[in-house]
Amino acid sequence: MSVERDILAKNDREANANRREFSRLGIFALNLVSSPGSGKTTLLVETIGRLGGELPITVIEGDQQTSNDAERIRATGAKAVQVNTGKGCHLDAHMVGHALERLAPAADSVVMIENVGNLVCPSAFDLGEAHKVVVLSVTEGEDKPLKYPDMFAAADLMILNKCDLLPHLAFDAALVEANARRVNPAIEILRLSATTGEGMDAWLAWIRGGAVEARRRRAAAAPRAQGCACAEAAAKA
Ligand SMILES: Nc1nc2c(ncn2[C@@H]2O[C@H](COP(=O)(O)OP(=O)(O)O)[C@@H](O)[C@H]2O)c(=O)[nH]1
Ligand SMILES: [Mg+2]
Repeated sequence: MSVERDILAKNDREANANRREFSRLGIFALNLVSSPGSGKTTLLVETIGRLGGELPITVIEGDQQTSNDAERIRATGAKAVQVNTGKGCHLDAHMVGHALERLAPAADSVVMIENVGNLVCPSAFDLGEAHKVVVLSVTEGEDKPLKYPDMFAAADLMILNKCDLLPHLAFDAALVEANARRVNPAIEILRLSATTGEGMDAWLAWIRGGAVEARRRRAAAAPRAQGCACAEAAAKA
């Protein structure tokens, strides 16, 4: 237990360093978590296609093996850095810190981190993101928020993806939402289909809102920083 505590404490320190860097640059950073195949990469590709023109988006891709997802992102023209975790089942803040050095995201941009497909381990690791976004698809069953409560408790937003398939399934979307709220009463929920685009506008608006807020905070911090420099110069004179 104490080894686990040490690992998480070290991760939290590195996550705070990532968060400071995001905040210094006015970057809105999201950590997308889900089981494999829920549609994270598809959602990212479609999001970049719709939003990339107005808002620079870069991506950190986490997978145990292959660069397949980073290549899918690069095909959109967006910059992506692949991190292979080997036997590791999640990204940690140290890996993301290194990936950020290679990614070199622009100020006032959006950084999307696609975590390793796994509904358990990524919940414990803060990467310095503004929000964890859990993507659950309608083929996974209504009980998943109850079976994997840590993930749904850690997320601020749940995306219910593949809603285009609802007419073909015995899946109760209201029940999965109620289960998510039992675990996390404050969780926001958006229903969408990454492949048909239905419901995407609300997701794009949610991202825009976060990006505007991240920029506003950076702009609000800037005059204070200048003030400090002026005060130092005056003190030296
Ligand atoms: N019907 C449907 N299929 C989807 C949707 N989003 C993703 N998929 C499919 O689900 C599979 C896994 O998607 P992927 O983006 O690789 O999932 P990831 O492992 O979470 O990154 C692919 O075959 C996608 O085409 C959706 O909204 N509707
Ligand atoms: Mg993927």
